[in-house]
Amino acid sequence: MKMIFRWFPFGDDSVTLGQIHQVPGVSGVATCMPAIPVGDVWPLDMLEKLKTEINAAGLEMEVIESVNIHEDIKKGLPGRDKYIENYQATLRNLGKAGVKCLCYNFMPVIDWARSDLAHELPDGSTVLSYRHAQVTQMNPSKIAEAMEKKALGYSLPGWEPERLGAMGADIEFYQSMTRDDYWKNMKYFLDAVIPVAEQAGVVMAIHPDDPPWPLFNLPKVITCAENIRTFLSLNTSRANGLTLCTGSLGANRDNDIPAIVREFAGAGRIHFAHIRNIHFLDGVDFDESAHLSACGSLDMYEIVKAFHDSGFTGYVRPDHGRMIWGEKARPGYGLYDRALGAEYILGLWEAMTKGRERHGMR
Ligand code: DNO
Repeated sequence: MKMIFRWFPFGDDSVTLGQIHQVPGVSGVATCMPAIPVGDVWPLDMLEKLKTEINAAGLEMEVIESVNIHEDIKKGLPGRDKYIENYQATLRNLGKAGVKCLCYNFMPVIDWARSDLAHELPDGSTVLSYRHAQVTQMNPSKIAEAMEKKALGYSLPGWEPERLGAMGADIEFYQSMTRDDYWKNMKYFLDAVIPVAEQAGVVMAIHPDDPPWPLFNLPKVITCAENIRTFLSLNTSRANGLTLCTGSLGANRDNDIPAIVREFAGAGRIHFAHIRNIHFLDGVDFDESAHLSACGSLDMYEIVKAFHDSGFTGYVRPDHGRMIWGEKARPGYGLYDRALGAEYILGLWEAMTKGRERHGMR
């Protein structure tokens, strides 16, 4: 297991590489190039420059999160071939720049959704929260507006301003698309890019839908074990893999996260893990919480144990943290609580490794 931290380059992060380097056990960052419009090729010289900056801080740039997929690909429009060629070119450049794993998503129009980005918990910390009635009553541009107000001027991945204008029309487009057609568009994309990823030495790791249920009647597919099986069977290369996000999949109480980890990490198809906890409220509502099992509804010990038992060697990052100790940062992506999360996960991991080696514990 390699512990990494998400980091946004080009001055768009309150957290510095130097600070990340001081978090014990963190070897690298998952980063991105938000300035490149979705669908364009990521230039090799920019990637190399970014890598030099990250390496100079003593960290690795082996993971990219994300190269977003142009909506024409998800919609299956004739224009998709041009964007797929660009995606292939980006994959080749990522490989040349030493990137080993690409986290991406295939969610239509909206990447992730919350009703509040700074919901206050009784201890005074703030977290991202989800209230289903609020999310479904607002239209997506209202959600985007409300989120932007609480983003403290930082970009919100997946809610980039250039996407907002087309959102209404995009949502309308998908109303008549069947899930079968959506799966077909996904397979078309995978069959074109996975062989290129293999050659480039990059594994692709799709992020589950967040939350894992349909919103605005959009087709959602990476939501549960059965659909993940379907996804992995669309293209059986190891390079067609998963980002296992515990908080995204875990928002559906029917998803047994340790069992999902055992099945797919056991099959060598999980390449990246986003580990965070959530606290279930009524219905499907939830608050994000500190990582510690006692603070949320997911059992972090069982989840980390499932990775450990599967001999997981991929990347892990602490996912969204709370905002604590007066920190002002991009919601979910402050330094302090994510650093606490990383140390907690590393502590569980060390206890499991040494428990097995020294005491024969299983
Ligand atoms: C939100 C993130 C997502 C994730 C993308 C991957 O905090 O987990 O935006 O990076 O879905 O493409």
